[in-house]
Amino acid sequence: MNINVKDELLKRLFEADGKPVSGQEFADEFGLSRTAIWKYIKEFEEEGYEISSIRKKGYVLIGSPDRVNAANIQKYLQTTTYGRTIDYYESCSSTQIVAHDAAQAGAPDGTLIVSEEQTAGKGRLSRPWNSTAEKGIWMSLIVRPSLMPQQAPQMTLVAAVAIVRAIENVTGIEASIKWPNDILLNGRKMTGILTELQSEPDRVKAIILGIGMNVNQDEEDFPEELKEIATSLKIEGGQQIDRAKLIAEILGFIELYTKMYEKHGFGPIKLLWEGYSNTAGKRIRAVMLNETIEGTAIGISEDGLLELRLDDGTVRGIYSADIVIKD
Ligand code: BT5
Repeated sequence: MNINVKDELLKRLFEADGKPVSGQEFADEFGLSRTAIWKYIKEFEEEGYEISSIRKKGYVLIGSPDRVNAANIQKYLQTTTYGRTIDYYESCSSTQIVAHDAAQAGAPDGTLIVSEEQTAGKGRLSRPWNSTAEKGIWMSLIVRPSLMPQQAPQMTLVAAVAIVRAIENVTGIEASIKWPNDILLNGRKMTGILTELQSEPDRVKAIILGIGMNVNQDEEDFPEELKEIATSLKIEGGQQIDRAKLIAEILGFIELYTKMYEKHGFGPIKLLWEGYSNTAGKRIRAVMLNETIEGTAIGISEDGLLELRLDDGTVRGIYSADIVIKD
């Protein structure tokens, strides 16, 4: 109960948009004392909110901390569904694991699980994902599109295009996509996407889109083994980025492109994707679980497979691999 009143007070302060919120009226509405309201205000200040108190008028929210909580994201959000339900953590093991449980329990389409820090963030094949506290975007979006299970892997490409567009809008930085799930800046990994599926034989129940994005890290924030291969938006652009705003923008583009994919199939997404990809035309090595092959990347197929022309002229479609770009 207490938690809800506190959330409601914060929401009112945000919605007042710089105008005072009367502590007395709020206290009366919820049957609380004015001292209880004052205590909440002190707690907000301890959490980093800047609040000024105007005599006889109430409390005005002046500044909010750099947090990716629901209030901060939703003030920028322009979607219909995605991100309208947000489950926020200061720390969790992996937003992907939390999202799987939430999806099983019936969380609605577009529910976002987001955390300031992950203690067991994971990539594909359970590789560890470094998730420094408060510097990046560590989130999992639960979507329930009307797609067949075999159309689910392409959602990685849908998300990749959405992320690149969002980064461009918020920061002006142009990133590129490396098939299937990396977003790069200057050849270094800035974002990884992990798409997982809950499905029935002929119907997607939920797709869990895990997105890990390095935003405000400096070089020294990365562990030794990632220093050469990882980068952040701040390292490349020199500026601190409002993560909540970037999340809202990403959700907007994912919603737009998911609808496009549901309605018009993969064709339009493929075109957008090819415009941002750094893979087509390159000589690459594809490392798969049980074989490694080399060839020239032609592009992606209508099913989202990477098409590779081998040296003997044959063309292979690849479902999933780690790609090394050789030139
Ligand atoms: C990925 O896997 O790129 C998918 C990463 C998805 C992470 C998100 S965060 C929110 C959600 N919750 C989770 O637990 N996961 C998702 P993969 O292609 O397998 O790449 C993993 C490799 O990237 C590792 O083996 C490292 O070499 C490298 N790596 C780890 N942390 C990194 C980081 N922060 N930035 C860049 N590279 C990193």
